[in-house]
Amino acid sequence: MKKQADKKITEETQQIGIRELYAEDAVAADLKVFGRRSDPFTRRGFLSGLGAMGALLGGEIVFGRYMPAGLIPAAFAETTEAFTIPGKHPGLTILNDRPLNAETPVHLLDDAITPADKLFVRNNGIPPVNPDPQSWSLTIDGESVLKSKTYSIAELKAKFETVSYQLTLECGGNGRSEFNPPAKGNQWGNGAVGCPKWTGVRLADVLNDCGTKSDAVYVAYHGADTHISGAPDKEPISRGVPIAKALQQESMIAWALNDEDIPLMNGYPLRMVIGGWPASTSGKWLERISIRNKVHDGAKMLGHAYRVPCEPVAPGSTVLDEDMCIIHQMPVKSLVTYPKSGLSHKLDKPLAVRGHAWAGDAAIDSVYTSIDFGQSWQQAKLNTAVNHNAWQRWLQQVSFPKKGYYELWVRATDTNGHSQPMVLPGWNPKGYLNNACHRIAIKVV
Ligand SMILES: Nc1nc2c(c(=O)[nH]1)N[C@H]1C(S)=C(S)[C@@H](COP(=O)(O)O)O[C@H]1N2
Ligand SMILES: [Mo]
Repeated sequence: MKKQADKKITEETQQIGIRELYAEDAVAADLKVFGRRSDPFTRRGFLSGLGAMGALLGGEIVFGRYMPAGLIPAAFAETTEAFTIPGKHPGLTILNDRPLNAETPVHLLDDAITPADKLFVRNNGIPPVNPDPQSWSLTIDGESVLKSKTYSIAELKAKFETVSYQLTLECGGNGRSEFNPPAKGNQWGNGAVGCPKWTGVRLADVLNDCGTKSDAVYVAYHGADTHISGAPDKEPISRGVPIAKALQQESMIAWALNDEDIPLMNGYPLRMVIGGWPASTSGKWLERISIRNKVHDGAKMLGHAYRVPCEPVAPGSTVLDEDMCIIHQMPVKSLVTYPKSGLSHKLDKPLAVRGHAWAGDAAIDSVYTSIDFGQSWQQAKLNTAVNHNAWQRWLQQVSFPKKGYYELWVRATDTNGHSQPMVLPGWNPKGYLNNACHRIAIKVV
């Protein structure tokens, strides 16, 4: 099955489906999937992996300790379909299942407000199993906090003003698969992005309630997810933003997505939401926020993670750590979300096409489309954003001169005058920030 073959396990086994992987050598597959060698007859020794598998299956694997190594859970094995993620649209493309990474095919991103089931999932570790919102707590600490405090979710709701914003989340690696030479990591197409409505409190209100010292530089998150290796002392990811971005009124601590609980895989019951910046700054399963007196040095802040060469480099170059800079806001980008690539359209009438455009902390100034490979461009209608850091809808009526194959290209320019490159932007070792023009195929008949 095509879908099955699309489903990939780990970064090392990007090209292989779960059943193919297990068919080859079940014990070796366990090693790849769970990151440690299993006893050939029992799964003893990697119970953390079982917890993760249970989370995917939607419940604990009760007799997991007896489960033979190399056995694919029947819930996955008995269906010829790729498995789906609880609460997620079955059309999502699963890039990796441990940790779980799934993107939204671009044509499923057509809604103005991304529905919960269509928001991509990017996990670096193993999510908490059955987190309890009643007993959940959030602690604010760090070198630069005046008074460290801990809040329950009920206290956050009672104490601070509730706000809602539509905020664009885009993984820094969105579009990575187009880079050449290829960059390691999840081979995202263009669907690691979404713009749902978030409800919660302002991060600034909570930070101000504790008080920040004048030397505060960075605001970092710590989540309840655990490291893929099972090591209890290792965090899968702990990132953050400079204090100024954290204090912006739209930066949030959220408990709801589109007026409902946040889906487990998107950070239930509490997460940070930082619009317009790499989504890796929006900590899921949020338990602790540290106000730091220096640039945060948590997991995936250093080395090549979420950093790009400070100066452009030739494709394939080796770049020293000291020449890498942390990604701040995401670059200007746009998508065609209707129609789906490959549509057959009748020549006799114009085609109504549409999509979204967004640009980090800037707004979109204009959107143009082309059906002649960039020879000429027509300006599209552009809606204003509902709030800062939300994407903007663009719409266009396209007429075709004759029957045949076309590509529709879209290109946005932001209010700082930056526009999208038509081909790939600056190569970087980890394949971040690909904002090349999105293109779809249209057959006119
Ligand atoms: N605790 C925690 N927060 C996290 C992550 C994670 O693995 N653990 N992944 C980050 C990354 S890299 C991205 S792109 C976004 C993805 O958010 P989503 O899964 O809700 O789409 O969450 C970020 N926050
Ligand atoms: Mo990400």
